[in-house]
Amino acid sequence: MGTAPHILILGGTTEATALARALAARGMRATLSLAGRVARPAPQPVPLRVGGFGGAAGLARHLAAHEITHLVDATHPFAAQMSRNAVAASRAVGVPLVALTRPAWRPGPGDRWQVVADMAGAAAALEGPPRGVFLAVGRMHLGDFAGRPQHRYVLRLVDPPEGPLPLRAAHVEIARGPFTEAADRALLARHRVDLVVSKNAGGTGARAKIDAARALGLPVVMIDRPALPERRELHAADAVIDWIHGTDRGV
Ligand code: 3Y8
Ligand code: NAP
Repeated sequence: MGTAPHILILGGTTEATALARALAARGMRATLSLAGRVARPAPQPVPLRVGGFGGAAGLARHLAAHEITHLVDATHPFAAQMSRNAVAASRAVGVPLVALTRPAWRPGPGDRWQVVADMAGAAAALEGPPRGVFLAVGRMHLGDFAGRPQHRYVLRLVDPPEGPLPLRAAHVEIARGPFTEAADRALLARHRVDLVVSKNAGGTGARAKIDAARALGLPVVMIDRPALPERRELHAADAVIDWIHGTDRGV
């Protein structure tokens, strides 16, 4: 007799929130987990737990202690450490794992992308004369661009920065996505941006700036995703729900 499912969703993305909503609508027990990166996380449709677990071992202990029956890694594609820990912890305690991911964006007609491998590659791509750069990579990697002080930066952060920024000239927008193309076009035009730097996040919540750049004919430095561990990947909440019904512990 399998116990009633208790799903732990590693969240922080639009897709994680959508999955939580779908599980709640079906009366299925789920908890959504966030790292605690932002001051006021958006309200979620299921109970929320916030903060690190303490590495893969901490996550393994959490899975056992809370009798989690299914682990869904719906974190952002750049949250590679969390994804590695999820694979290790799920294997250690025998809790089935699936990743809910969104395909990477691909350039289309009119896109002017320069694809780089990582943040350092993006900073390297910013050598040369001063430009208006929309640096929409969040707060945690601004230091990677301190070596490019010649540019006039426009930053978009979820929370106001606590201390001084590592960038000489920066205009800070405080905003939480999802964003719209029209608003991002206005933002790029208002601040005379002539280059956009973006992570290849995929999904819908972060792509407005890419569509806006295309509409304005602006180049984009597109940062490729980090390598992720081997795991089963699904791309839709319904597929995850079918997986939950089809997977009982111990089978
Ligand atoms: C804390 C939890 C939902 C989730 C919404 C998505 C879309 C809106 C767009 C830009 C790009 C960026 C950033 C971004 C977006 C969604 C999603 C997404 C990009 C929240 C949230 C948490 C975070 C963490 C935050 C990071 C930062 C990255 C801002 C909630 C709002 C740039 C990624 O200030 C900080 O410390 C911010 C840190 C990690 C990347 C970074 O390196 O700084 N997300 N974002 C999560 C946690 O604590 O575990 O409050 O909702 C969630 C969302 N942000 O439920 O609908 O699905 O990706 N988030 C990127 O993609 O490039 C903004 O400005 O155009
Ligand atoms: P990361 O570098 O992969 O993870 C670093 C550590 O943060 C993890 O080892 C874990 O700490 C903790 N952590 C990360 N995600 C967690 C979660 N959902 N629940 C509990 N602990 C978590 O992660 P990150 O890139 O900093 O991303 C942090 C969060 O922001 C994630 O929820 C992610 O989905 C969200 N997010 C990130 C980005 C991005 O661009 N990186 C964009 C949008 C949203 P312990 O080892 O102590 O367990």
